[in-house]
Amino acid sequence: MRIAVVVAQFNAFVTSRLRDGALAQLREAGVDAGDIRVFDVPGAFEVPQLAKRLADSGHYDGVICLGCLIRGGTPHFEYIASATAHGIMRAALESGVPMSFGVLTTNDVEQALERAADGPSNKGREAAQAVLDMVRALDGRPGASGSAGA
Ligand code: DLZ
Repeated sequence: MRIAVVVAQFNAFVTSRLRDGALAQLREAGVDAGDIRVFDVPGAFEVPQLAKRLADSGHYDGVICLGCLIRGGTPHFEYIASATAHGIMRAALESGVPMSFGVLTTNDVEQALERAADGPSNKGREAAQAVLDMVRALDGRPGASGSAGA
């Protein structure tokens, strides 16, 4: 299983922890390190475009999308969050390649750091597991969490 990880560099002090969580989850699930590639983009807004390009390349079975949006004093947050979420969903639907939404949208830095902390609730880990589950679900293989793999 070949997996791409797209990581927004805005708020890198948070997204680097999401990336580490995602990589740990993939390793623990048995994905070979050689089958994982990490790609950086400037901010969350740019994540969907690269995710789509990678999906269309045919080299990847799934794309994990990671970013961190922290609410500021202007409506910028809403625009970027909405564009990113819709963009990732659209890229996944158009390409047929599973993608996960590991983009934090928090009110402050504290909330972001909580969700990127080491451990099972790290949102990068959750995003990685979601892609693994979707790859299996779409392949019709058993083992996906939930009922889709039954
Ligand atoms: C401009 C901007 C702002 C204000 N906040 C964030 C953020 O919290 N998280 C994030 O990932 N990116 C942010 N950006 C950058 C945009 O995502 C994008 O990179 C720029 O608008 C350039 O297109």
